[in-house]
Amino acid sequence: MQVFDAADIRNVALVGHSGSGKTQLASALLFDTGATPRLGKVDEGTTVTDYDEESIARKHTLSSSLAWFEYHKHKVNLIDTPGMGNFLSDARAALRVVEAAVVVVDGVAGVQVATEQIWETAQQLNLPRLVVVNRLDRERASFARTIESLHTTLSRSAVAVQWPLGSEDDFHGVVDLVTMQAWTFATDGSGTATEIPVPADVAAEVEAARTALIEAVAEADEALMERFFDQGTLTQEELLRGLALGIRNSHLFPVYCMSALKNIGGTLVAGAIADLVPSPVDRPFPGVGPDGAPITREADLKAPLVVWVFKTIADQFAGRISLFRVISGTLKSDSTVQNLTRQAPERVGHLVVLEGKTQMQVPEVHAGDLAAVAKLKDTHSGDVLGDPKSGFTIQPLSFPEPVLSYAIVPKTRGDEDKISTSIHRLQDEDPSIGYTRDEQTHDLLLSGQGQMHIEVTVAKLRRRFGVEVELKPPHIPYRETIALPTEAHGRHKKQTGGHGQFGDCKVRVEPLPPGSGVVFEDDIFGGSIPRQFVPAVEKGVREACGRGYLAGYPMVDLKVTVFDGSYHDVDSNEMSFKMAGRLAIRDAMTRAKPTLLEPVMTVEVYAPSDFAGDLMGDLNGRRGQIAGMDTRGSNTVIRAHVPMAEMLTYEQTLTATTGGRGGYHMEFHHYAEVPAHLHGKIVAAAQAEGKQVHHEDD
Ligand SMILES: Nc1nc2c(ncn2[C@@H]2O[C@H](COP(=O)(O)OP(=O)(O)OP(=O)(O)O)[C@@H](O)[C@H]2O)c(=O)[nH]1
Ligand SMILES: [Mg+2]
Repeated sequence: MQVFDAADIRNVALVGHSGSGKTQLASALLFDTGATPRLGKVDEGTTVTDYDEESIARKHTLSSSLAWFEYHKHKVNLIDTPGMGNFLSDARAALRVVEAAVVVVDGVAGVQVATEQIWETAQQLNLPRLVVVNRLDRERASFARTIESLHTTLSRSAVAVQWPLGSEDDFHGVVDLVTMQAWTFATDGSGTATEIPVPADVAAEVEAARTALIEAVAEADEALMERFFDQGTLTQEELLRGLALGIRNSHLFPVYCMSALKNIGGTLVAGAIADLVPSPVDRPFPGVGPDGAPITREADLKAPLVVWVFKTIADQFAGRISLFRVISGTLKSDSTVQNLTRQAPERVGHLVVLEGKTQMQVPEVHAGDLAAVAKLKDTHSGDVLGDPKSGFTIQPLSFPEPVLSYAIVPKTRGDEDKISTSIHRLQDEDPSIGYTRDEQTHDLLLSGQGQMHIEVTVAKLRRRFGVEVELKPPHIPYRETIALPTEAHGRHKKQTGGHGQFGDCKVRVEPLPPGSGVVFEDDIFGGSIPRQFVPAVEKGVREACGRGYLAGYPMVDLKVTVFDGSYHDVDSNEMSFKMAGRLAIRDAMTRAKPTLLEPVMTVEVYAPSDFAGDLMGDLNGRRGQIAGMDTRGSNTVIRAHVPMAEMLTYEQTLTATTGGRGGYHMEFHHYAEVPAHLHGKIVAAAQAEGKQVHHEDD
């Protein structure tokens, strides 16, 4: 297997909304360039990049995967990424190791919500972007309308560089607006293209599209603008040069036509990636210098080694597989390098390049290339390996906080240890999974980005590690707080026989603004409680707050000030003051008007405008408050604040209402008081879970 140098490498990530056809496009590109002998199909479970059993079963990419092809003498590394909202963090990570994004857009639906979100990330990284309008063979597909949708939702600088021949079922070829060559593609899926003259019936629209392209290219560069004014047009050579420059500077986003399923347009897209995407040499890698200032590093294979692990796969057989990019220097097989993030040496075994799950060994990997290695001992996603003298580190990967928790129960007794080791292995692959134990109910809580994320995690546990768990209804992280300030007294006294116990404290309890947590203050003067016992009071207070009062949920946003108390020379000890602290809180709660808080999410719903009315009605029914509404092309975006408890079944409703054409995204926003009429239900559920609950008459 040949080793490539940076100038001959192109790294791209396929990104875009779920179902736009990224995986199918990867499959077409790999087949058209000879990397694979047949055209794999998502619907048959035969693509290179959806190799994981779970992805095949669901027909969705759930985790980024890597493949490569060689075209026009360049090695193209492709990262196929998930488009589903619950899994977007992987796509975001992928964008950090490539020189360009290939943004795939459905020619029927136009730009959809995940595409907008991921475009935003690419924008922040100032990443070059090629846009592929896919599924043009579908009924109601329209290239012109999709270009409009690109303009209104993503950027005015998206510009067609191709024009389709035929539409919907009759889509059969494309015109290259730069060279003015027209191609028809074989109908047998072989991807074979035949050059034809530009058909007369499209000549006018092609001419108009070419003029728009020339103007866009001229506008993106001053020198070309002058040429354009002088000549009234640009030569083909100028057009090509200007286009390449505009792409590199992220001033222009060329748009291509495709049917990945029928394999129409594949070689042209492959050619565009190989020819127009900047190489690692053209885009020094951004990082952080020793003084914390942003710096970049050239893809120089002779420079000190810097390797960045951007993704980990938890393989049931091979163990941990780390996907990395060599930023600078050369990484050799069978070597020892330093993990600079964890300050520990790491033994590197066989280096491999990946074609989906297929591994091919390479002796070394040069700066600018993407590859993988199995069985690193203690290296995780986001770690930097290499030469300690390199003076270069990389901003850590960021993963979203979990938004939803479910309690899980092992189907087989005694499987708990296995569950936790297996989940820890999955966390390696997907750091956005959370795993904790509820201190009160002792439930094991699995948390993630949404119901789908949790279900996929549970399915992976079963398939990969043979661990069967049952999901209990989701767990809403309610909190408790108080509405009124009060003073309270806690006295713990046992003085029967022998050594007694005595602790006594008085506290002031008052509400604090949201987000304050529990604040404890010591306001004891004159030694009414000896110094050494104050921490014990605090411990008792915090324990009591942690256990809640109304429904056993932790109390937040209150301040507890201990201001008085008394002690006994012999019988006072830490234990007694801790008890006194607890009792003081319980006493306070009888007057402080405790209330329940629930998490409220910011929800963004995105669907064709026809459904806006129904969707708003539904959100209102979920106690939602509509915060805003926007129209983007033929879609409406609704923003609302909705209690998490009401969103648990949203995925199904949205799919049913919109026939699968809507999408949504939510994240935690704030805690708000639970309406009184819902208290009873929450308290009863908490009791059923085994939490300690105080009744009104306590
Ligand atoms: N008609 C038609 N169907 C396509 C085309 N490309 C993909 N599909 C189908 O669309 C569905 C989704 O394709 P995928 O490639 O899995 O989409 P994706 O973008 O990878 O989706 P996620 O992995 O969920 O992000 C599959 O059923 C494909 O067969 C196309 O060009 N034409
Ligand atoms: Mg996919």
